[in-house]
Amino acid sequence: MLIKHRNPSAPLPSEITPKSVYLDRRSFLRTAAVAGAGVALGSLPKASWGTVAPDGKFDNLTESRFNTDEQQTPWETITTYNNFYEFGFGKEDPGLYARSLKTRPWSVEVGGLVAKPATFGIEDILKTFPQEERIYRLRCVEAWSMVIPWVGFPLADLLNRVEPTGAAKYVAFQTLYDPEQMPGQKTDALDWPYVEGLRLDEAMHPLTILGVGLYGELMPNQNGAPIRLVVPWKYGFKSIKSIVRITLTDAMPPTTWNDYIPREYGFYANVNPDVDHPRWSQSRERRIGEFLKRDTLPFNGYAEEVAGLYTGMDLKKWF
Ligand SMILES: Nc1nc2c(c(=O)[nH]1)N[C@H]1C(S)=C(S)[C@@H](COP(=O)(O)O)O[C@H]1N2
Ligand SMILES: [Mo]
Repeated sequence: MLIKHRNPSAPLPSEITPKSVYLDRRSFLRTAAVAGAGVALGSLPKASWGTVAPDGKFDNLTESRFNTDEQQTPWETITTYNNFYEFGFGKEDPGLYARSLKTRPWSVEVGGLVAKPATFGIEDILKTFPQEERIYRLRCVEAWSMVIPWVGFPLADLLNRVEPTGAAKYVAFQTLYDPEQMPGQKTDALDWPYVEGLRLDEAMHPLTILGVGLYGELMPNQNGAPIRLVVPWKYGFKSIKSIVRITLTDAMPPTTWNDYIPREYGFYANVNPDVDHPRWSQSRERRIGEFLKRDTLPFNGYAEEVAGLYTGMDLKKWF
């Protein structure tokens, strides 16, 4: 039986609302915020972007042109079916054990080949960058998928702040290393800390975001709190969680799953129904919550936006 340990800030299952109601609630909140501001001597927020309230809920989130209108995977599923090996290797483990992760204070050090290296505190990140709702498909390399309403902002916004130099060609990411908080790091299942990387143009693409929340709330620990990468056209393992360091480099950085089994997991990891994993097909996927499998789309359905990044590349070789 599944024992449910809930994050105290999470809504109860009974509060989980279908998407239509959820969107109504959002537009109600927006209207209410504007009306309220009018009464309060016109103290409209300086910017029209999402800010996080003390209760951990985002308000005034803008909707992205990239949002899918497919049925969203319920909160309960997104927060109880996870891959986060720092907290165990079963899908339910992160939901049960990631509560031990302390996400305040937290900072992200950004450096390497940049003109202005900087360390960003998480509270500053939440306040400074325009937070949007990004409803994306997530396609795990294990051939399941979900639709997740993230809260986040373009990684490009943060990278532009530190001013990458002309020599920068890649971006490397690193998860927190703290075996006391992350017991999985006491095992040798992977080489810790978890690391990932993108080519600079992939990192600057407007679809690539740093996620700080989901369903309009601060990111649950099991989903990579307080800040994680989301790259929707790539297999899920590229979307590294609980980031503490971002480094601009001139050489392709090592990545955890590629280091571990290079013939199974490439650096690019673009979702590709025509390139099978050596041990299973990638042509179909199971949307969690659905019975029948569906076809996997090239670049997870984002080909129109990102296929141009790979013009002239042999995607069977650079998988
Ligand atoms: N640090 C870290 N990041 C990680 C992982 C991990 O084990 N450790 N798992 C990856 C994999 S394989 C997937 S599919 C996604 C899952 O994200 P989710 O649990 O929010 O759905 O996180 C990715 N990011
Ligand atoms: Mo994954």
